[in-house]
Amino acid sequence: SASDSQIFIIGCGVSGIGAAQKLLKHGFHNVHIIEATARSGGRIRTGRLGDNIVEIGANWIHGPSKENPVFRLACDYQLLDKESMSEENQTIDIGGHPLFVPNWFTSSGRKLGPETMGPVMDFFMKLLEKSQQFHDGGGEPLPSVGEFIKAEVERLAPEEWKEDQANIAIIMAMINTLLKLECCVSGTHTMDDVGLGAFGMYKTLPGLDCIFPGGYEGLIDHMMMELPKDVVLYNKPVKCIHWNYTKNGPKTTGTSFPVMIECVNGETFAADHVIVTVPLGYLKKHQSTFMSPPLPLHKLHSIQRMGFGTNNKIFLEFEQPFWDEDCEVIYLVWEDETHLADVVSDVKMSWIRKLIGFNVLKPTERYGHVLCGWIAGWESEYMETLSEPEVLHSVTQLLRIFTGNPTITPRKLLRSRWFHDPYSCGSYTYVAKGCSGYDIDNLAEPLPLKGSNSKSLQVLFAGEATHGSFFSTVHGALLSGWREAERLITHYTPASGSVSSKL
Ligand code: 6YU
Repeated sequence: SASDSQIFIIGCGVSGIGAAQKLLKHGFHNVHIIEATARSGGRIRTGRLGDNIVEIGANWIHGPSKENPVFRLACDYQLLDKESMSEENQTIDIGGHPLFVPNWFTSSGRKLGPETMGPVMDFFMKLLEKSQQFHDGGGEPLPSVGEFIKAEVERLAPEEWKEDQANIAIIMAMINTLLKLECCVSGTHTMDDVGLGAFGMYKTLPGLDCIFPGGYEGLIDHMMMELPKDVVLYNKPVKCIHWNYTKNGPKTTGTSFPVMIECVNGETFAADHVIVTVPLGYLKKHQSTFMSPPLPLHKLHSIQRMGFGTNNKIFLEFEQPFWDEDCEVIYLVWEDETHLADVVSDVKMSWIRKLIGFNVLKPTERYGHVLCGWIAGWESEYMETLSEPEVLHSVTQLLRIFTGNPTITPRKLLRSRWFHDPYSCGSYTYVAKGCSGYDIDNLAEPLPLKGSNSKSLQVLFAGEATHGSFFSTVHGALLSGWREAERLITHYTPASGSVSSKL
């Protein structure tokens, strides 16, 4: 029966916690989460830079409005400030690209004015919107978003800036910064890897993106408080999930368990159902050893085809700001990048060129003068291999060039290293060139497949990567955990409609 079945959830990120919460609420009591590390939260991770709270992982609630379950939870737990919860904030629809007040600095130490940057940003936003329109229609003119944007820029820019030929070089360089920024948004090495046909699959919700003033991890802490203390088994990386397994000892009821979970430390756990929530990057890296028997080929191929890249942050603290008081985001423009290319030619020498700029952490009264830099791709993965002083040196040189101020010196630095995190292996999912919604369906499909004679729903799959329209987000992850919990709940609900008395 449902309440007796042994359920293990692999991974204590928001999707795993969400799944556990729903199952326990529904009356399942043999529910455990096995987590590789010593903490809950996974890619939600709040850290410290001096006295300041900084987000190493997820930053915003994307689209904070009633339909967003993360927003609803955050409101229930009273984790947001008044403004974020206001009706007005919830109705603002920015289509996923918040309109921060920008400052633009160039590699010759110039600051660009709104008359140059405004039209360039509008032009680029229109191209992004266009890129989203091929979803489901088929017949996309080019395989990737990067190739499409580059072709459109070549086609449309001469006409758009016919009257402004003198500035065309700097305009192209600005567009190049925006293209690199999209690599951060999508979490990819290059926009040439992001599929054009599927770009519109990602859905945005209304609401002006907001933060957790006390840290994103507050959400995790509150969700954890609703779970019994001993639900999570920490510091137990799972090595292999043996499904269709026949050697587990007899259960008290007389039947045996179909799944055996083997941990790196040799411990084993017998289960009726396992919900796997490990990141797609982890599955890619360990695909040949993580499941036994191995995953069915179509599932394996989708894991290989789907995109999972790196987006990292570099936090810097300053004595004094070098940006305008109202500035919310700083963009860096390399004046020599007049030919659109979102990858650097020599990663070791020029990785820093991939750093597109910084968010200014607000309010200043809370943070002082702290910037959050963004860098994606292989350049970002290379940055992870450098020591903190090496990164600080490169960033300091960069800022001196772009501000024209040879004395600027950040006083503290903190950077994320998501690619080298052994249990993330990158940042988040994107739909790669050649992928479609079917690949996400394949990722989410439970094992064994329908039609097999063995016990059903042995292994289920949740996590950010398995959500068809909100992949790469916290709300997508949470919804995927709930979805797999529901799948089990439905499985144990008699078809007649009345819920088993044991529940
Ligand atoms: C969001 C945002 N945000 C920035 C950065 C990152 C991410 N996201 P988890 O990994 O959390 O949990 C798995 C657990 O499994 C973990 O604890 C592991 O330790 C454990 N595990 C692994 N292997 C194991 C093993 N073998 N045994 C046992 N345990 C094991 N999302 O909503 N707002 O601002 C950002 C951002 C730097 C890294 C983000 C953001 C993504 C979320 O963090 C992420 O989806 C969820 O936390 C994942 O939860 P989970 O439970 O699935 O996995 C137009 C268009 C384009 C399309 N894309 C645009 C979207 C923009 C997305 N932007 C994100 C941006 C930022 C800045």
